[in-house]
Amino acid sequence: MKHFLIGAAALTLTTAAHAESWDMPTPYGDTTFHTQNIMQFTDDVRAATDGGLDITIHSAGSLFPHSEIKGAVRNRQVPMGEFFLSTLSNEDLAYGLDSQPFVATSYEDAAKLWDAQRPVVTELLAEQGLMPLFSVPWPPQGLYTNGEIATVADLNGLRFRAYNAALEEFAALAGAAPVQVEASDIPQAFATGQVAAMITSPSTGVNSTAWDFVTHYSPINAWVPKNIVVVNQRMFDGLDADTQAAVIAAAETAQTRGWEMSAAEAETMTAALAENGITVYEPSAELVEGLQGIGATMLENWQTNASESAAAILQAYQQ
Ligand code: PCA
Repeated sequence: MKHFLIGAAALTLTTAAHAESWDMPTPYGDTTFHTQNIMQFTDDVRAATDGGLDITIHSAGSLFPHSEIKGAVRNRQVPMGEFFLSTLSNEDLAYGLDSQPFVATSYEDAAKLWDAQRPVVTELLAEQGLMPLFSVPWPPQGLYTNGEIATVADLNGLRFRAYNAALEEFAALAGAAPVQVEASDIPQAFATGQVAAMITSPSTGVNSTAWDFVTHYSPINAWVPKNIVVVNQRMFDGLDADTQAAVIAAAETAQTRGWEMSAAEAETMTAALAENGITVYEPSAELVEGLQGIGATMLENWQTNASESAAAILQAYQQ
């Protein structure tokens, strides 16, 4: 009997001290501000739970390739993960409105769009047993090429790096040839001639040392796409109430901090491109007009194919 009691007491102690270890796959490298923001998030969770929830980040697609991260969280292979939100637009166009050209081009509009998008995205993800924790935008997207681009016609025939269906459509409408390439493969894709131009943030330009393979950058600021961090609802529900509250609080802080980091990077990383020898130029009126024409065509296509909930986002955003 004595033996039994000691055993039971020891068991209680171990249960109380039991630390949960979670793995978290992310698509982008450690120098990316999104990854750094997530590192801070996991530090905050560790501190708030006295080490009770220890999240290990597996960055740059090292645990799951980007395209498999959402499914891995859904299937509970991992409890939590990050991905580029608009890659889900093949499931529902509601996920992709932030990647439609010239719908939301400033941080203010991007925040308004996320307010309109969040309830719909939350509901869609809930159908798959997923819960959004926070979403952070990349800096406004700019154009990287060799030589200056004066009009859309200058993009004709260029092999163009794409990261989602919207950018593929954009490149095709510009007469370019889209090629899907993950962010971590950008330097290799340029070095081997797989691609010759791209649209992405100044952050990704700097993280992939764009000055090694292009000469010019134009901040066309055509859209402000977001990453999202999601958790598997059942795994989240399995945490005790205090740990759940710590995760939610750290997620809110991470979202605020991430938007601030992004806005700061829009300036500092554009400056870094110039410091490293890239010619940064304002797009000509003619180029902007041409790109806006492509955007208008894309939005028409989007509206034709939008689900009811996707259309409701646009409506709420435009009000
Ligand atoms: N960087 C990511 C997504 C958008 C961005 O700015 C990329 O280029 O893949």
